[in-house]
Amino acid sequence: MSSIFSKIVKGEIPADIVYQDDLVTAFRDINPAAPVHILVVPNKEIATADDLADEDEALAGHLLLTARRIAREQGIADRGYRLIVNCKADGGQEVPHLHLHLIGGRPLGSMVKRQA
Ligand code: DGP
Repeated sequence: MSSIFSKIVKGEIPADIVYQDDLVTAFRDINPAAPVHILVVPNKEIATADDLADEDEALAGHLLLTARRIAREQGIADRGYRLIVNCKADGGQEVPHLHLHLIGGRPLGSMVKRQA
């Protein structure tokens, strides 16, 4: 079955796409956590970061460099931003299609809520 992000990659469901090439697609998160919240996904369906294979090394690097370039284009690179990859249940991953969150445009605070 095709993931919801695969459908976005193929243009089968709408999304605010900010960048696309042969390997990756970047689009605005439907439920943004900050003024800039963009998801960068591989066009091919890889369920989680744990499912990356050795042959995906160039693709994984391209995801990261694409996020860096978009951060510059969005004007958040100088002040900084956060890149997040949630993986599986304990990582808080909801959509089973690998994605890099690019989040910025406001101070984001500490990385992970500490338990009391
Ligand atoms: P994660 O928890 O890491 O799997 O994050 C999934 C993100 O995907 C979440 O921030 C909301 C976003 N999202 C889910 N469905 C859609 C959708 O149909 N369109 C867009 N643009 N974003 C979506």
